Amino acid sequence: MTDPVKTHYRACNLCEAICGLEIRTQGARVLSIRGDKNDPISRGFICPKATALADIQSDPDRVRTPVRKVDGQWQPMAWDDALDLAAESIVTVQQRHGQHAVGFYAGNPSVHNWGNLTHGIALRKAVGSQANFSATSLDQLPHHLAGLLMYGHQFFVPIPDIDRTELFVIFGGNPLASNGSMMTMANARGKFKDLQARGGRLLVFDPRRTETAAVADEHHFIKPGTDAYLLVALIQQLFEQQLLRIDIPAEHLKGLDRVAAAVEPFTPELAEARCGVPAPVIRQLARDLSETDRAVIYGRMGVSVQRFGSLCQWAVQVINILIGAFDREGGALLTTPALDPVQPGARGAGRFDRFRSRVRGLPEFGGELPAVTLAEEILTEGEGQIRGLVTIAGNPLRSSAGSHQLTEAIRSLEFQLAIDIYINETTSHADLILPTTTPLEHDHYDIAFLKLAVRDHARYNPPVFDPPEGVLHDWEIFNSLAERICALHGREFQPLPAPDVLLGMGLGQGPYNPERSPDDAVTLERLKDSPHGIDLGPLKPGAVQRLCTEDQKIDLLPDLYLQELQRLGADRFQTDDLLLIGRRHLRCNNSWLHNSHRLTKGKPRWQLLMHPDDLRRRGLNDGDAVTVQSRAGSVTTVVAASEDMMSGVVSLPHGWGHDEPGAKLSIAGQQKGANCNALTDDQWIDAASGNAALNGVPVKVTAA
Ligand SMILES: Nc1nc2c(c(=O)[nH]1)N[C@H]1C(S)=C(S)[C@@H](COP(=O)(O)OP(=O)(O)OC[C@H]3O[C@@H](n4cnc5c(=O)[nH]c(N)nc54)[C@H](O)[C@@H]3O)O[C@H]1N2
Ligand SMILES: Nc1nc2c(c(=O)[nH]1)N[C@H]1C(S)=C(S)[C@@H](COP(=O)(O)OP(=O)(O)OC[C@H]3O[C@@H](n4cnc5c(=O)[nH]c(N)nc54)[C@H](O)[C@@H]3O)O[C@H]1N2
Ligand code: SF4
Ligand SMILES: [Mo]
Repeated sequence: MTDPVKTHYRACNLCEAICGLEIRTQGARVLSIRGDKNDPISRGFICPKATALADIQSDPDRVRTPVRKVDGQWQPMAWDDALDLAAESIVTVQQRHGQHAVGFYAGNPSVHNWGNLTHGIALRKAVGSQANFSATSLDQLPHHLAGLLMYGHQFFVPIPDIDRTELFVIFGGNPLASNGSMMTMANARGKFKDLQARGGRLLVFDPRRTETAAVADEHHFIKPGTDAYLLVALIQQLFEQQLLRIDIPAEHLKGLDRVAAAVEPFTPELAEARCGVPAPVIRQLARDLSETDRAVIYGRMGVSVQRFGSLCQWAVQVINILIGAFDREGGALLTTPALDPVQPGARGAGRFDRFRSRVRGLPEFGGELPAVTLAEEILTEGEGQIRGLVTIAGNPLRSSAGSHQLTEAIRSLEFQLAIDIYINETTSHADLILPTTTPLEHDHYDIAFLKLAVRDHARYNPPVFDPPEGVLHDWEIFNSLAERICALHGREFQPLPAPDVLLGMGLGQGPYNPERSPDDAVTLERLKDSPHGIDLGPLKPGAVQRLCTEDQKIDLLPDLYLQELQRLGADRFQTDDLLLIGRRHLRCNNSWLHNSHRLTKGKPRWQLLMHPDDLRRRGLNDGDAVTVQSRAGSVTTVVAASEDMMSGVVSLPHGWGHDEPGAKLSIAGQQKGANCNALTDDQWIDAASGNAALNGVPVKVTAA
């Protein structure tokens, strides 16, 4: 008897676009993955990565039972024994070296796998260590910091209203490759076409003429790491040219005069000298932003992970406020998701700088220390030194700054546990790996990205497949480990119920609960009956009423940013080196989809891109093997000439470098790409937040 063909609806959880999928299966096989035309938001759009969900599912390299390293060999273990060993090893390290001697690093998929968000806290609480790290501080930390300091909540992040804007200005984002970030929008290309069809304009500031720049109405090259000069000059111009269009009641705003005074020295001429963007372009942009009724400015990775990332994200907020885009249709609006954390007085607003890292004194955010401090916290002896590490859905040896040093650090640990589905560059160093279910084996609700979506919606999907015999979900592992650790510490433990139970409880307190929306309440039952999801409409104004600051005012210039303006004014960084930036490709997802044949075949795309003039100056040719050297390390790779690069800037994508002997990635292992983060530097940071400055790293390139 053959198995029946079944059709499932499931959100893709690989990237922030969270497209709706229609997945046909037969038995344990995926027959097809298509876009779900009835998904109210993505409307049938998908990208090539969606099919990788099937590849992960059936990947022979995937780890399916707990494995323990004995004399350098992986040995399978029974689940109960493995969980016991994990808990005992963690507690042993704590007993030997203190409570904070066990660190955690949570990677990007933690945010895409909802059980990690609901239950991760249970494990961290059971361990009770301050040594928590995550990919947040390699990424969007400056957005949360601005949300917290200016509006009183880390998730108070206004989202560009892309469906209604008339002028969309992007600094350091490439949605055509990334499918959007900190703005969940499927089909960026379609959205930009619609914008242009209604007479609107797309402007891009980027050191590379990216896929997005190629479809923009204007693209301006900008020298990496210098955007803050330009963004602050825009603020200065809004004052100088009297272009203010503030739409927020005065009683909800403070610090306007302080901003005016603080930005005065940052003229368009200074910006031109530092960024390479002509002063008249900056003056005109200030006018366009103010005079276009529906304009909005947006900054992403290129301006978050650089030396003045915090100041850049602050400036983006201030500009949107000064031009009246804040909380205006076609500007930047707060989402109203069904699980809505952004409520005055609600818990979880976030904290900053309650404690600092032991070695370098960098500030904590939301209970996490900057990832750039992980290596030194492991390597530096003394009380509080990290001697055990748990990585969850993360590959810091390919994702975090300064892989050489971090590799040395991880090798020196007494115990490393990895909760992951692959034996990769990081997990291969572990003593024990606890594998988890894959995306198609667990149910799904996008706690994180529905908060960031350009249109409000809610969608719950049941699992497509049953998990393999015995394999646990991430959240079940957290519960089981927490229970064992608490028992070893002699403490009580209450396991958290399953994520869908917590979702039901959360919805009951959300903005669409039956009391507040009697006619169209969003309940767990209704979600379970709506396989395509529930459309909750376009973004709505009302952010002012949701301010979470104690005085109900937006703080236009918290002290931290005043200090940053002073630091920017005093900065004299200059170099004759090339400046290294990253690059994303539609068929990659950070470091972990390179084991899919479908996604890696074809032309290589990991080369170092360099402008032909820079090649000529070094006597290099397109296709040459080159050595790239930074303060932190060096790699050998192939250089490719590209007119799309700004002169003086080179680009290397991250997430490659799969030739580690210990890793078990048979397809990725054959790829030649070099590890970009061998070049990035744990000392090259956004000093205000401790976020890594992965962009704008000085490097020398020579023939290999
Ligand atoms: N130079 C440079 N470096 C960068 C960036 C850059 O632009 N340039 N970008 C940074 C950014 S934005 C990010 S977010 C980080 C990402 O950094 P990381 O999150 O550290 O790295 P990933 O490559 O996403 O690794 C994901 C890991 O999770 C595992 N995994 C996948 N799904 C699951 C799951 O459901 N459960 C569990 N337990 N494991 C799972 C995979 O096998 C893989 O080991 O990289 C950062 N690093
Ligand atoms: N296909 C694919 N999609 C992804 C990912 C992936 O790895 N692959 N990763 C996901 C993740 S984790 C994230 S965080 C998002 C990121 O989403 P995006 O931020 O949209 O992605 P990036 O391609 O990193 O875009 C950063 C841009 O900044 C430019 N840039 C670099 N330095 C500077 C600078 O100093 N100033 C300016 N103005 N620009 C600069 C780069 O050239 C690049 O075009 O993408 C997500 N989506
Ligand atoms: S853009 Fe691609 S990877 Fe991202 S959610 Fe959609 S289908 Fe998945
Ligand atoms: Mo990210």
